[in-house]
Amino acid sequence: MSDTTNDDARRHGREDHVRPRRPNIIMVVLDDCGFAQLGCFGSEMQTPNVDALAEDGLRFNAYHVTALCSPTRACLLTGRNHHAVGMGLFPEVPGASPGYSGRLPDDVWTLPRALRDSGYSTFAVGKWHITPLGERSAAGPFTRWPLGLGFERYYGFLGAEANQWSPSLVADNHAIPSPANVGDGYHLSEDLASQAIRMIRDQHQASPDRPFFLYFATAAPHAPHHVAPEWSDSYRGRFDDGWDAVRDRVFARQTELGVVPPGTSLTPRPSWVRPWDELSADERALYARMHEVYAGVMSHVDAQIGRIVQAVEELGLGEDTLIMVMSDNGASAEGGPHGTLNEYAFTLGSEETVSDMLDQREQLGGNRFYNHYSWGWAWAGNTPFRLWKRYTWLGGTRTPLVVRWPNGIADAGEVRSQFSHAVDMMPTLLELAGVDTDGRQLDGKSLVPAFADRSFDQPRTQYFEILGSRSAYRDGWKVTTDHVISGAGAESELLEGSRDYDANHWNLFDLRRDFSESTDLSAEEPQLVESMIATWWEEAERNSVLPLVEGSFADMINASQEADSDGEPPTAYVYRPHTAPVHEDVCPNFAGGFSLTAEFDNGHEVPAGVICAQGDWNNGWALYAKDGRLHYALCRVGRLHLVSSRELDGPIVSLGMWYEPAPDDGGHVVLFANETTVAEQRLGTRVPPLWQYGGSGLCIGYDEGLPVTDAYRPPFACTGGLERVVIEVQRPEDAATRIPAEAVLRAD
Ligand SMILES: [Ca+2]
Repeated sequence: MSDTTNDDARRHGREDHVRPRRPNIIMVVLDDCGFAQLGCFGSEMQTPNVDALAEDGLRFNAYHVTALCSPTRACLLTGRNHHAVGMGLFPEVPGASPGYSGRLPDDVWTLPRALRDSGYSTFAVGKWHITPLGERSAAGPFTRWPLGLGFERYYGFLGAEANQWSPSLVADNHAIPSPANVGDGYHLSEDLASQAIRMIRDQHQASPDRPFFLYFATAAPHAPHHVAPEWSDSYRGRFDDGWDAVRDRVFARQTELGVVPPGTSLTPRPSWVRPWDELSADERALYARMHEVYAGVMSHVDAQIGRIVQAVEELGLGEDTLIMVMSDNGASAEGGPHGTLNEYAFTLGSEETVSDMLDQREQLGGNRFYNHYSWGWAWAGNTPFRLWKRYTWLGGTRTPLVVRWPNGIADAGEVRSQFSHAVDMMPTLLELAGVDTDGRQLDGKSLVPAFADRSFDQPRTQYFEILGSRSAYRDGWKVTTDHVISGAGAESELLEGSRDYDANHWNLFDLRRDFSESTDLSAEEPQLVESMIATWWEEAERNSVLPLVEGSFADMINASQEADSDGEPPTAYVYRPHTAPVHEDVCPNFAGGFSLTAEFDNGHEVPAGVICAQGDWNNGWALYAKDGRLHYALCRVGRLHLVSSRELDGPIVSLGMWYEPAPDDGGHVVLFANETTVAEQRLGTRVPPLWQYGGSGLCIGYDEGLPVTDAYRPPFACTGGLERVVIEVQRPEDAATRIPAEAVLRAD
């Protein structure tokens, strides 16, 4: 125990004789950060704070995850394989078989629960993404929210991603009003760090002897790549020579740093990721700017991690605190070949051209966009590996891990090469916390011996499966299928490989000699391949991986939209004003047609303000009264469609609208006041079946965060005595009323 800590304890009037030597634990989980996207792993992006942790601690260069968000998080928090706890896929897509239920088992033992019960304070801040579909609303149930699974405090977002400028947030077990206002400079990464720091300080000053566990899961650097220009502008021109050159330079740096062993082959660029020198000048200018913005996001989130480390040091806890920094999967190619200004363009069928995007590139990162970089950068971000997120190739499954603990790790700055996996984190931390498993099953193994012993090794088997991409690791060998996942846009069309499980080729790699999984030895070692495949099937059987579901992924999504456990979703909804935003999980699906009636106290003049609003100017809708008129604004993929009424006569007792979809012109909107038609217009587009990948609440009587249109500024609370809003929807009937499979894939 450090002197500083003892001084602290004395200051608080408590002699520190009994405090066990158990470290505080901070687990930082970055989202979609590739193996080569931290400075200490060879990146040219500046991450000085994480690099300093690495310099003081260890880097693990053979740390593995599942290749997808929710499955990895389930592994981290339960110490079990993802299918074994129902998280073979996403919580948004409940499958029929146990491995894909999207629901952690009722009796699951979790890391926060184990630590809490052993005397730790437990805090979760940031991304959650393991609460099942239909359980994220104000009605709960809350058993699979952070507090239900053993955290004592929570501040963050329950879904897959968040608008950094205007997130929908939850504290403990309830949604909170948006902390952001247009133009106020709010940024989620900063808020999350501030909240984490406050939780640590609050706990420490009340009970300085008690260790804490902070699970800090950022939204960054997952898309949307939102950051203020001062962070991205320092990278101007730095990536102008493109992803091929960056990958070469990063590889050289990785070798120099020792995170990639000598003799490693740099895997080649896939033929369908275009070489930089064949791109047009416009394409290069656009894609380079996209990566400058991404680099800004990385440096910005690194600075927030630095603030937390600083706060811990200021409390005198630095020596006694184990800090781990990791990612949940490899870099993301969800931006496709060109990247995007607005991710909703992919799933809502909107075309973006390179020249249109180029014209607006200076605003990238700002709140008018929901942007993602081109997939060439994901490929470079996973140097020296193949592919990316969603695949069980190392580009998807091998990510950085930094561990710093001054009181427990002596070999500062070293690299550790033991095979490790997300399921190992819980056994590792329980060992440090002195928690006995009492015979409960955990699937990983403790890494604690590797902290002190660089040559420590242990027999190890680990299977991988995500969306049908399969792999198995056993004592240095790895088999990996060439399976191409379906429903992922251009990637599913262009990738070389097999789309049929029965025809999948299993490649064989000797990772002890071939760090980057570059050379297929399956022809030389057919018996070993057979034995490794058999291992995969055994593990698959044991962990509820079977039956594989990827082929029916779209069907699963459709099924999840058609019915919940009680049968069909309701068609009529009644809402009261100034309540919490109604979570998108339980909102009406407006895409099949709807009517909406807002009822007002009799006797008032014409109301003003927002009656209903959902989403924002990237993708959203609002019905509002302003300047004596009623307006329906639909912003689809950033493009505004507006229907406005004639001037209204008071007093008003009801305002409303109906929408009828039509395949040719998109649909028809009628606005009415006191049951009289006051506007009638073709909409020119269809009302989409989803609003925000990160989930977006339906606000009644106000808006919050970013508005749907520049015509008002939130909250723009409704006057005129709004009493209630009644919405009736028609059942979705055609494909345009369903959330496409690709949308769910992209929102992971
Ligand atoms: Ca992720």
